[in-house]
Amino acid sequence: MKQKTALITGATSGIGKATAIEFAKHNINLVLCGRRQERLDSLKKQLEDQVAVHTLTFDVRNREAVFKAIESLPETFKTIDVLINNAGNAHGLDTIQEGNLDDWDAMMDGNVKGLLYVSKALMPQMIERQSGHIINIGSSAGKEVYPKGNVYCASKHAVLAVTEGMRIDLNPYGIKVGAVNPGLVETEFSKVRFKGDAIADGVYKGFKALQAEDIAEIIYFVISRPLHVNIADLLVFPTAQANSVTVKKEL
Ligand code: NDP
Ligand code: 8X3
Repeated sequence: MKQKTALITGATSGIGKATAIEFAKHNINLVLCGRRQERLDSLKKQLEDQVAVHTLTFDVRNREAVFKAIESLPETFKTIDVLINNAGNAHGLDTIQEGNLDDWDAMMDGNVKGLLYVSKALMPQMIERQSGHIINIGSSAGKEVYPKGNVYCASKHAVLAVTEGMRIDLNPYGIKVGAVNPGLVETEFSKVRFKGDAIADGVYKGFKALQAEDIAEIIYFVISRPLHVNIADLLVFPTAQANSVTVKKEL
């Protein structure tokens, strides 16, 4: 069987990085994307004795940069079988009336529009080949809204709406589209959300949060189903978490 190639956005950290490592174990060639070039370089170095790896450095919010980066792919990496739209973050945790406009822009432009730009650049080739698999990393925050989550939750609700829309519109072409929606995963997510503030350290204390590797294994499971099976929507919590606000903590 032909070796597959996956393009993963947000591969410099957390879920994206763990997914790259998991895919490499399963002999999937990789196009790794992110803004932090040095992290991409070191991950490439780590994985390139297992699979072929190419890196693309761009900000998903920059429309021109997205298309330029994808057009620049060398011939051997041009055919993308699997797209993992993972890049994204929360910025801030504030009531709507206290929300910061730059935080709102970062979330809507990155989590929603960035995902759209990358998909727009890659869908034509999948349509032409009548095959491909797109996984959008949503969140439990895309299924419920929690206090002060307002705009982040809105961005992840939008990811789920876009996922459903993509699945409908790409249905005639045999392209699989689905969302993987985690609850609390211990990554750099909270450091980014709280801008490095010490409050971030407390988020995963007192319970066993999901680890990036847990989500990576689930993503591999999703992409390794037989051709006729498409996991459309998957919600996963740590055992200690029942919903966005109910977490059994032992402090
Ligand atoms: P991390 O902060 O560890 O990783 C985020 C990744 O996204 C980094 O690789 C970062 O790369 C990339 N990224 C962020 N903004 C941009 C941008 N504008 N352009 C390009 N790349 C960008 O967090 P996670 O691994 O936890 O987050 C990954 C995804 O999972 C996100 O979509 C998040 O919303 C989602 N998620 C996370 C959960 C959690 O609890 N951690 C739960 C549910 C969903 P770089 O900075 O190098 O550009
Ligand atoms: C990340 C999970 O609960 O911090 O999407 O929003 S949460």
